[in-house]
Amino acid sequence: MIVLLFAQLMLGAPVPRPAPAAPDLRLWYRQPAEQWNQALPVGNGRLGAMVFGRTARETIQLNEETLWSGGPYDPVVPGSYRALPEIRKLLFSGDIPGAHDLFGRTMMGHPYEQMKYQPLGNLQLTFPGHENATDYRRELDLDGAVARVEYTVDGTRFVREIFSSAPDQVIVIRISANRPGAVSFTAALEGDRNQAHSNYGTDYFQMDGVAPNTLRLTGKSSDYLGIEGRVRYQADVVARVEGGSIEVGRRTLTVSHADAVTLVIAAETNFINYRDVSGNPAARVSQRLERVRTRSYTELKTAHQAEHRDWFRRVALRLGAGIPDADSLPTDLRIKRFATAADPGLLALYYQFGRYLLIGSSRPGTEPANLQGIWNDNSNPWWDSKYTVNINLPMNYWPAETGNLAELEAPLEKLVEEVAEAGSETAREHWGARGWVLHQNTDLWRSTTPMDGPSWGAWPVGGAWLMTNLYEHYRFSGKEADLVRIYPLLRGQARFLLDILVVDPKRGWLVTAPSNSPENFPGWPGNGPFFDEVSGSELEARTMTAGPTMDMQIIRELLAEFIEAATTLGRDSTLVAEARAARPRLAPNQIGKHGQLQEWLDDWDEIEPDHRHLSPLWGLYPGHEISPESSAAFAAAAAVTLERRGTGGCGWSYAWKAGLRARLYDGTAALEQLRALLTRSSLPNLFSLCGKALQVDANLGATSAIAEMLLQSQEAEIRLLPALPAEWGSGSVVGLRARGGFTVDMTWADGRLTEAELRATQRRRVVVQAKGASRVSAGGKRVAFERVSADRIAFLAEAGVRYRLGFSE
Ligand code: FUC
Repeated sequence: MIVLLFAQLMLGAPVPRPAPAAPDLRLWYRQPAEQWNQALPVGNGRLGAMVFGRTARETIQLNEETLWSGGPYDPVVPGSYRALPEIRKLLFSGDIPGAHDLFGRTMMGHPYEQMKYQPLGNLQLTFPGHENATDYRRELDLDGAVARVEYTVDGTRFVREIFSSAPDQVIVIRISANRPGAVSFTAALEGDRNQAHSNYGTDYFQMDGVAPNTLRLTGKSSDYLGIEGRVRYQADVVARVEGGSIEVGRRTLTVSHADAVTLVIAAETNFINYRDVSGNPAARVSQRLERVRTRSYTELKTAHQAEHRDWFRRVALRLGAGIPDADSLPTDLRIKRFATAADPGLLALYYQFGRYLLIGSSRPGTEPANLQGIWNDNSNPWWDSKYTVNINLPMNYWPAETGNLAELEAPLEKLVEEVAEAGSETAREHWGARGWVLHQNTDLWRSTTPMDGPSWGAWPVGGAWLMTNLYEHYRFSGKEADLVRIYPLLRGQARFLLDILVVDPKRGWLVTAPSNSPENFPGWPGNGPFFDEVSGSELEARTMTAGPTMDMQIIRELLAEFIEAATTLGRDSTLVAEARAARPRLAPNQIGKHGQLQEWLDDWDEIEPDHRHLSPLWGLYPGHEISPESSAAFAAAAAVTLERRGTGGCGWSYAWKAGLRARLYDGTAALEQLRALLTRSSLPNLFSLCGKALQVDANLGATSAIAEMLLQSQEAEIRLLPALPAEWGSGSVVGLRARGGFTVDMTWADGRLTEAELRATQRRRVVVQAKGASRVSAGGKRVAFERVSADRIAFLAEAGVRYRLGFSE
């Protein structure tokens, strides 16, 4: 197949799509989900559903991504920057408790916390007599983006299919049977109300049956923290019945003896943007339904699958020879077996599940993927299911570029534009600075002030981290238009950082103050449990510090990007000069007494040596400033830090460690991290866990780490198979992307490349590191190349040309 593929590519034929829907792209189970954490997700970026797959009483839990508590609000506390000089004085004099408390009293936003992402409701389907089903199977087809349930009752085979369509913006459910007149059920669309806060009595909903064939849910979001709940929503379920009859009651819908039924769900809110909730949900719902009114189930499904596959089929991955019967084992059992058996195919499935989740939770025009993507059944979700910036949100977007889904980053760029707008007031009032700031979290309403408490909120580089994500988008595309678009945001971030950097009086370096090395506790003498005024809770220790290593790495990278961008575009020479002068004065990376990469300015031990955050390693990954080639000593120190941190943490920590190991070219250690993630911090539906909470970050972070094991392109060269573990000895990948506008296909056997192809979108010299590379050709003709080192070659790539690399033993 791969040979055929290359033959076609060489002849200039259209790129063939990789083989469709092989069984290895399905998650499947022999039993229904007992709880939400086992249900299967479908999503179109905006509308999500979790499918339990029960036979007699099916639950399909629904989400619409703009249903949040509260409404537009401004948490800025004017003039709070006035406390900064005193906070800094306390901090630099060593009175960290004093600095922490003063920050808590003066610099926090009001309210201190942010709004919550809310569930929409549950579609309950009751099938009388379906209690005792046999030959049960439920599955999620990642390639087709359809969840399917099938079983037999009294000799009749029942099938349900569900998908969330992006082209039509509706969720569609098909219920059918292999015997005419066999489909009978009752449906109810139940709203969700926050039980814990029901005493507020501010969220409400109404459930109505609307003749001749509709169930309707209308409601309003809850007030929260004194912010009025201003999201209004409507969801309609329309039943199209083939044969049989339908009866709509006060709030249920009963279908009797139909041949098949299609349920079409439209759900909308009044949300227009973070400052505007003047939309009309009822009008939006009826527009959506009107557009699909005459389209058959097959037409809706065909359009949905074509759109999904346009994204999904850009990458095809096969890893290792694998276990011959792997696909015949249900996914939950396969995960269990993975602890002790090599099953590379399961990681290929996991890789594609990550891409599936990103496609399902982030599309141009939607909100970005939040902590849970768009899938949340809890009105008091863990960490509010919002956008946590000190690892989780950036990690969600790590796989987008390598995984050939770059356009799906558009919602992140939009979020950054909006927090830059909201965050300029925060920069001015909370930091006395120009430009814009985002702290550790944000929500639908783009709150940008310090939140939760000084331990978390006192961290001014959230915006800078997200900017580095956007800059990667430009590095991968290589298109100046991408740079021009983000330039004002980048400039605003450089302006802010240059305004807030101060001189550390002890060492003379430029540092951030106050800040923290995300959420880790430095072991300075006396740091330990204390009662925090702001969060009103006993905390393990204080985090506040000046100039943590990660801040400095992020700022060095951001200023370098700003200088490069401004120079490329010929703009802002004064600010460039300022950035150039400041950059070398930033506190440098330091190696501590254990040989580790030091986390803070002082060589303090961590109170929790195995803390989940890997902050001081940011410069290795996702950053670019540390590598075994460019800075061997720091890379070795990073490896010491990784050893000291251990394998565990919570889901995303495993994924980050896998990526870090890949950047150190240690495929074996990276694979061990992935094995630990799958067997110790994942659910049977392959979602990753953070503590007890389902979070998508580790799914997406591991997807990115798998790509880093196969292909890297930082430091101006493309590395093929830089961290391939022995277990993945043979395999192939089609469609991974590398910086500079390249797409890469590779085939390998016994750990050695046998074929590779690079497709260029721009004219540029490319350096490729690949063992044994001995030939380059294009269109059957040899291409001249230069041997840069034993395993590096370089050649001039022309836009639109496919280059085939040959390898010798
Ligand atoms: C950060 C992490 C937690 C969790 C939360 C959403 O605060 O330290 O582990 O992922 O974000």
